[in-house]
Amino acid sequence: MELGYWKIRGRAQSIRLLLEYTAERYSETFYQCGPAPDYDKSGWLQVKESMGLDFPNLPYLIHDGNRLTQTNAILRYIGRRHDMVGKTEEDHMRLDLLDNQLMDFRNGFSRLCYSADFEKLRPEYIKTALVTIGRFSKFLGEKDWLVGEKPTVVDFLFYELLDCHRILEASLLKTFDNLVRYVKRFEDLPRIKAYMASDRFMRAPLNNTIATFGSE
Ligand SMILES: N[C@@H](CCC(=O)N[C@@H](CS)C(=O)NCC(=O)O)C(=O)O
Repeated sequence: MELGYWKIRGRAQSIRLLLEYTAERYSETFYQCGPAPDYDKSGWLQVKESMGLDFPNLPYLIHDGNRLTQTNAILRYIGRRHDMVGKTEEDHMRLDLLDNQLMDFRNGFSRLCYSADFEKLRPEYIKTALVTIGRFSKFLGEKDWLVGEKPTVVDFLFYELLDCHRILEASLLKTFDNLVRYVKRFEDLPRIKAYMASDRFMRAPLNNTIATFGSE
């Protein structure tokens, strides 16, 4: 499989974690966004329209003649190969609900990070995020994983967002004991642990050079 994305964690990090967890063989194509003031994206823009993608975007995944974009579609594609997309109608409802909910959560986080008014917006964002994370904490309850008995694709989105929010404001996670345990449980998965200890793992930056927060 070939995964294409900016050389940042961003939306691709959940996909990288899933590829590692499922032990898929993959390679990465990294695109670079240049420094201020131009934030040159030509490395990507030069190839964007000629890659055979129906809806050209980053991240993309190319495998066996399949060319996919959209983070959630890519996660589902990999997840289906490893029985990580639920079994029952109840599971599917929860997965659909969660990946959309997590997309809203990610979009809000990105809007904050990329805003020139980051410092002004931060306090209000933290308050809202506390409510959002509280809802996820309640949804998880005493379960080990969001849906079913073992990790599914939504756990990879959720873990990454929790880690990003812990970096933004440590108290956001510490407030919720079950989420602190959840993050530890995820990081203790043997393949995840090995990946995080390897030189393949990207700890930073979270965001592109143009962002106010997380670009270092
Ligand atoms: N809904 C899409 C959003 C993708 C997106 O916004 N990609 C950004 C980086 S996070 C980008 O730079 N895309 C390249 C482009 O628009 O040409 C997804 O989840 O994959």
